[in-house]
Amino acid sequence: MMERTFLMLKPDAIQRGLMSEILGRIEAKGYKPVAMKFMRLPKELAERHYGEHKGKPFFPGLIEYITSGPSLVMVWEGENIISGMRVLMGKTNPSEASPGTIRGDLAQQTGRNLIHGSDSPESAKREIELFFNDYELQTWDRSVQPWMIE
Ligand code: IDP
Ligand code: MG
Repeated sequence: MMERTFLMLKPDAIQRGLMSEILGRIEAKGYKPVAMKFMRLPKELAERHYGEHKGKPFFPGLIEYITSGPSLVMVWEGENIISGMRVLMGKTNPSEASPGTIRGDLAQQTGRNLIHGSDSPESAKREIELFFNDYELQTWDRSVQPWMIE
């Protein structure tokens, strides 16, 4: 099933100069970029994005981290991309994430795990709408698509 997901390279990924490393993995998989924006999340937007975690002990630290500098917020498209990106990202806790995954290869701690990806079609829809207007989403064809999707 062709899907869209919301992805964010968090401030640690930007600070550590890992944008090209991480984007390279997503591009090489064959997924298609639909929208990108480089922005420092306002506190209110960060709190809405992570609304499901409000009240948890790590919430204040999470908001501080995610608003501490610019992030790269994005929409990508691909076959089963929502679960596919969760696999590419690896487990939330990088010390449990498999080698070969973004978090498994490049991060050490849950509180500095580099990347966000929607966890379900409902979250993807909500998160995409929270960060992007319709006119910011590019609908375009990639000529190599038939070599990746039969
Ligand atoms: P996910 O990003 O893999 O979907 P969630 O459980 O939804 O993981 O948590 C959202 C984010 O909150 C994590 O990616 C991480 O940045 C942060 N987080 C979650 N649990 C902890 C924790 O125990 N300590 C510090 N940060 C946490
Ligand atoms: Mg989550």
